[in-house]
Amino acid sequence: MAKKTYDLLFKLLLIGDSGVGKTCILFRFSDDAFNTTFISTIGIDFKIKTVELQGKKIKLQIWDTAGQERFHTITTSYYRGAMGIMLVYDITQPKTFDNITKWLRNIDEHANEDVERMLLGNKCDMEDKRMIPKERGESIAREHGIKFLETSAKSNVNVEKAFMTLAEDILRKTPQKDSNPDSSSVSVHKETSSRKSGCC
Ligand SMILES: Nc1nc2c(ncn2[C@@H]2O[C@H](COP(=O)(O)OP(=O)(O)OP(=O)(O)O)[C@@H](O)[C@H]2O)c(=O)[nH]1
Ligand SMILES: *[C@@H]1O[C@H](CO)[C@@H](O)[C@H](O)[C@H]1NC(C)=O
Ligand SMILES: [Mg+2]
Repeated sequence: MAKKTYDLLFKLLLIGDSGVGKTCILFRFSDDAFNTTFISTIGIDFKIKTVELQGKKIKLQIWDTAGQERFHTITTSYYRGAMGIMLVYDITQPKTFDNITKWLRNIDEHANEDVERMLLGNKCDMEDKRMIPKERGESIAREHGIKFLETSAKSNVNVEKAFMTLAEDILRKTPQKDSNPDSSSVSVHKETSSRKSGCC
């Protein structure tokens, strides 16, 4: 019998204003690389990375959305399938931090109620250009009861930790196999088939 290469599938989503570094964070996590050229995401894209947590192989399917307003309709259509959402702002661009409340509202409107959320203040390598103190990120995260990290895709700070933490939080509330006698083989989370509407 063919063996599954993973035990669980987690669908994650990256959201936030254009230019905050969503694609770079994902590229750092998936390929351990960084590119300074800004190629704004068109619509939606995804990458896959399998990680191991508590002895379980977890396939992370990570959707990278375009931050530009003109893609709002297509990107929000992906919220529903997400089990975890990373909200990203740029610590050097106050507008992107102000807009976090807007992105949180989008989650309320379009995502599942039990979705795990996490806030990232990206580009923390640019200390000289910092406009948003770390405390402001911590404070808004606390207000909304979500976790917070400052990251740098460029210097590889907290990127792996962010995804692993989000995955752990999802795993914690995932019913385990033995507690559900009906699922004999592999417990795959609510599979939806929405891959076809990708961009390229
Ligand atoms: N210094 C620094 N620059 C970064 C970092 N992350 C991303 N950048 C730069 O910021 C720009 C935008 O990064 P992207 O990852 O393409 O931004 P995005 O959020 O995906 O933007 P959209 O796809 O338009 O929504 C690029 O020029 C990156 O090189 C970081 O951690 N530090
Ligand atoms: C913040 O959100 C508004 C409304 O969607 C958008 O027009 C604006 O461009 C966003 N700000 C940044 C810095 O992207
Ligand atoms: Mg992008």
